[in-house]
Amino acid sequence: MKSRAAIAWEAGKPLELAEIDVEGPKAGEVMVQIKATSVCHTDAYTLSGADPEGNFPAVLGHEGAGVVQEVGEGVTSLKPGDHVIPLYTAECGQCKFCLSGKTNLCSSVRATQGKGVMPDGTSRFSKDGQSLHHYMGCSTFSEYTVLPEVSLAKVSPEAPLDKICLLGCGVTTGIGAVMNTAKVEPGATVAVFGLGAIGLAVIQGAQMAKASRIIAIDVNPDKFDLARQFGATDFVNPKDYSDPIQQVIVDLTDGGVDYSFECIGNVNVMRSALECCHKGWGESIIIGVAGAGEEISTRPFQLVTGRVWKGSAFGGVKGRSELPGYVDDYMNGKLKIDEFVTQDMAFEEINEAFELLHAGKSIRTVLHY
Ligand code: NAD
Ligand code: DAO
Ligand code: ZN
Repeated sequence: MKSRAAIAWEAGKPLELAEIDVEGPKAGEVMVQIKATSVCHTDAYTLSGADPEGNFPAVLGHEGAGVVQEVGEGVTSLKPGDHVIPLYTAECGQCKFCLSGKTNLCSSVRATQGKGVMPDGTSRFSKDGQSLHHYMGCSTFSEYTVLPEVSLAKVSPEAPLDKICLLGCGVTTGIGAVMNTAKVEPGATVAVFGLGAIGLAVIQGAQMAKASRIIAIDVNPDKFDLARQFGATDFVNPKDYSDPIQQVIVDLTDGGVDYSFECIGNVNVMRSALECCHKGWGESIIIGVAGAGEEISTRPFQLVTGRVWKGSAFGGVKGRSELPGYVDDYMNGKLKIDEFVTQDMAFEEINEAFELLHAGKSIRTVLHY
């Protein structure tokens, strides 16, 4: 099968738009025609070369939605025509992790996914005979892609694919971090560091959880309008203060917030996010992905005195069992997605979409095949 795709040949270089070859699905695999994909900060991070798991050349992209084209031998839960969202966090339902009831991290395809290949150790993508790596088990920057059956959530065929593609990462990650990881309760105070798609989704989740105060923090004040639309009540630009930002938040909130979320990937901000939490019970959730080799630090006394540090991957959401419900919530008007889409473009404009993200001029650009 020939497919339109964007190839990341090496770190730091723009993607090359090309026609690639995509092999059909093997046993337990599914070929999907991606209809829409967007660009997340994590794609930019991997393309920059900072990702220790970054394999090149590769077909990047992990936030997408499409239609099943063909299924391999033994695939029982999906058929051609089904509408699906690719999952970078699979759900096999059978591994130690899935059965633990304690995490959404599934080990079924983890080892090969990290190496950029399918579970049998090979790739389905090539260009002029040269093999290309898969990315995060999704590779949505190819119109036709192949995934393990356990890495696809079947969703309502009524839902617009060019909106629900954002549930493949950003929107779900933020809302899930509030609901599943922090379990924010009504009346709680919340601080959100970084107002990209992840931070805005955290704000939406905090509003859904009936938080009493939602403090939106970003060095780019252009982000505050949208944060207000999602339910933020207070707006802080760290550049406007000489005090450390954690002190500013502690002063604003009579001793600190109940929950904070780091949605940037900056280890210094992670420390601030922990230290702006209330003594005795405040919890800080790390969502941002820091550069390879970077470390977090704080004084242990911060933890001894009751602050808690946690992390969240894909919002703790089990994709195959829970994502269909997120899609239904969107269709029923309980979940906002349209507001995250700041630009719609043709797939061929993918490098411009990366530039907009870097320039802080987009929340999500949706690319249409
Ligand atoms: P984004 O680039 O769109 O948004 C980041 C925001 O942080 C921007 O608005 C920027 O102005 C702001 N910012 C930068 N430095 C700041 C500082 N020092 N203080 C305050 N604000 C600052 O990114 P995104 O797509 O929303 O992703 C955010 C992070 O979440 C990235 O690190 C991404 O890799 C990560 N991520 C994690 C998961 C997960 O499952 N844990 C999933 C998706 C993305
Ligand atoms: O199971 O060891 C593991 C890792 C699972 C991958 C979770 C990645 C979450 C953070 C990456 C951001 C994705 C956009
Ligand atoms: Zn599993």
